[in-house]
Amino acid sequence: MVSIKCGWIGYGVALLVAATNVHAQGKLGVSDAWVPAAPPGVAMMAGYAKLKNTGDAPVTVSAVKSDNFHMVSLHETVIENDVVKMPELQRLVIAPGETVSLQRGGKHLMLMHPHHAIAPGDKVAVTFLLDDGTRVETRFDVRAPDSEKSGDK
Ligand SMILES: [Cu+2]
Repeated sequence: MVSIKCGWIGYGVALLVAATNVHAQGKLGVSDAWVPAAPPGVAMMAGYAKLKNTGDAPVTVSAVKSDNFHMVSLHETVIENDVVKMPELQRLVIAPGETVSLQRGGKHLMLMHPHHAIAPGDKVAVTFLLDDGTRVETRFDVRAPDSEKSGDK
């Protein structure tokens, strides 16, 4: 079923608009986004957040970027024979209504090689790139590493 909502514009354009409206769409909401501050000189930091798909189609995160770091990747934490490994996730699919937590000991962002010193109170820019071309721009708060225990929801 195609419903044409834009009858007042040209017929061709209306059809085009209606056709793109037909598809269900995923929508990524990012909350509780923070980065534990690292000691000076440490070239790797983790990023934690809640990623919620508030749309009605799956969301696929295909890349993550930051203006504050040379490289960002999505990692998973896996323990194999008592050795902690962090394989890179090439993509992260979030079902409609689902929330994926990026957290210590689980999936997380790995922020590598900051362009400048990053301290508690700073904010770092993180952009999630979805496979449909959407860019979700967010800010992560840099906080003391132990702030998770006190008041982090
Ligand atoms: Cu990692």
